[in-house]
Amino acid sequence: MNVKKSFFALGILVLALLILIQGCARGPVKLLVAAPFTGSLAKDGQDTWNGAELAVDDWNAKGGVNGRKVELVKADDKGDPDTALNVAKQYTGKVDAVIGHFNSACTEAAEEVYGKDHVLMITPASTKPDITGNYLTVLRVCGTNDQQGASAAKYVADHFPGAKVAVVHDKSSYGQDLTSEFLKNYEFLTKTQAVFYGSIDRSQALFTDVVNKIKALEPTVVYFGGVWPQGAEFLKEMRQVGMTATFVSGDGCFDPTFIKTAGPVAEGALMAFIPDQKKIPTAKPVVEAYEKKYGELGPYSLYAYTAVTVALQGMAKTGSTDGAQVARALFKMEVSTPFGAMRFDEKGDPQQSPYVMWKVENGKFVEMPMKAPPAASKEAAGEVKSQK
Ligand code: ABU
Repeated sequence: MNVKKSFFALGILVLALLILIQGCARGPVKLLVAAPFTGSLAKDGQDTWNGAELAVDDWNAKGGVNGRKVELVKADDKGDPDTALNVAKQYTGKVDAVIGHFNSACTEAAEEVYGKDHVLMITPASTKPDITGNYLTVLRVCGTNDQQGASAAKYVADHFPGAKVAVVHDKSSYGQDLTSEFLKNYEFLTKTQAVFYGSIDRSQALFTDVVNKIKALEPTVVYFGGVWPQGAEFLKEMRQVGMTATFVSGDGCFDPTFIKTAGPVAEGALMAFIPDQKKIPTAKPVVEAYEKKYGELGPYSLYAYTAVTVALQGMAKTGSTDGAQVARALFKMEVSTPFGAMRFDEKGDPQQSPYVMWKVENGKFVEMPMKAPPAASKEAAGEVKSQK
């Protein structure tokens, strides 16, 4: 090795050492995982934590980010917006980014605090559309209610022609928004109105009054906007009073615990969610590692993994943990995630989030084939044939 090369190698070594020393001096990069770790959605909080932890382990195994180890901090928002706001006030400025919250109402309550302080906040699961677009540093890695509401409305319009549809939500901002997206699309597609639009009181254990009110209208489809603990209870009560209407819902009810809680009456229930995550080639190694370490993959576990890796890729790209700087970079770059390459739109949402319908069959969620689009594409297919 000549002298020039030796000096170059020494320079690189010194630089690496300096980065390491500087990194150690600055301590670990801290990511706050803010989710419901207690209460009825504690399972979803744990799924979120597990996904985030796995991503952090993967990054730390490769040396962390910018020469610093990555550390998770846990904050329980209990799925309650007031608690989420307190969590935000407690942690803003004390962590380098926030992975959360899970519930849309919690993200809504907390985002102003983080947003004004330019703390990077990436929600893995809050699907209410208007959560993003308010603050530069608030991003989302999952889909949105307008997308899943439209997808469910199309499925019901296609597969239940002439249905009498009742729509009920849980009064949460997620549930209200999801049902209004469903209804808007359903009414547009079918030119018919729902026979019922109302809500349950999710602080109650039973929903007897609402169930009886809906039963009297004899709907053939009930679309529910809410999360699985109440969704499962609502479905059980529907069946107890003899209602046979098909139960349809969204991501908040797409969880194996919905099936466990509802029991045999879960059979036939439909939920809009993304296509099978386990079949995504880029997700395979993460899914395998997850299942080995934690067991069954939760619906939002991979999204939590994604939120962490997105935050860290932004930090690696900028060499910084400054929220505004990292967010600006994320809006421009392509990030690598278990879902494949991801880019963000101008609001901070992933550019693509497809939804499909899942049905409970033999105690498991089974992905439904979408009905072939009618007339237009058949004609198009005919045109292609006739050109041959
Ligand atoms: N999207 C699943 C969690 C429910 C919510 O967004 O509030």
